[in-house]
Amino acid sequence: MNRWIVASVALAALLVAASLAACREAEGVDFSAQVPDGAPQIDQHGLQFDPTSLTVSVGETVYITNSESALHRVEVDGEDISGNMERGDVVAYTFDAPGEYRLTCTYHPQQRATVTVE
Ligand SMILES: [Cu+2]
Repeated sequence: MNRWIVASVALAALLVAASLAACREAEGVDFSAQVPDGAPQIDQHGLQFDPTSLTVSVGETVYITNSESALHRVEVDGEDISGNMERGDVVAYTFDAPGEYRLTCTYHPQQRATVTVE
């Protein structure tokens, strides 16, 4: 093999590895978290977040749930953190830095919430 072919094969392998990693990341989400009593929680029903605004402390974990049959896919500041969430799924997400974070859903543009971390 000449160098160009070797480079092309290496690049293709890298791309495959990168896309596999992306898949695994989404599939690797743990949907089975239990919501501790009193923990901050955002549910999804009626194609909306509930509540639509929440304030937590730095380092606190927010439990995002889906109590309806519609699929949701939650993004924090545009980054997919959940993959597809089915009814009953729970995703735990920890906010490590202060700020105001925008929660959206890939599938429902009207679905928005704000988490303030202080
Ligand atoms: Cu949604």
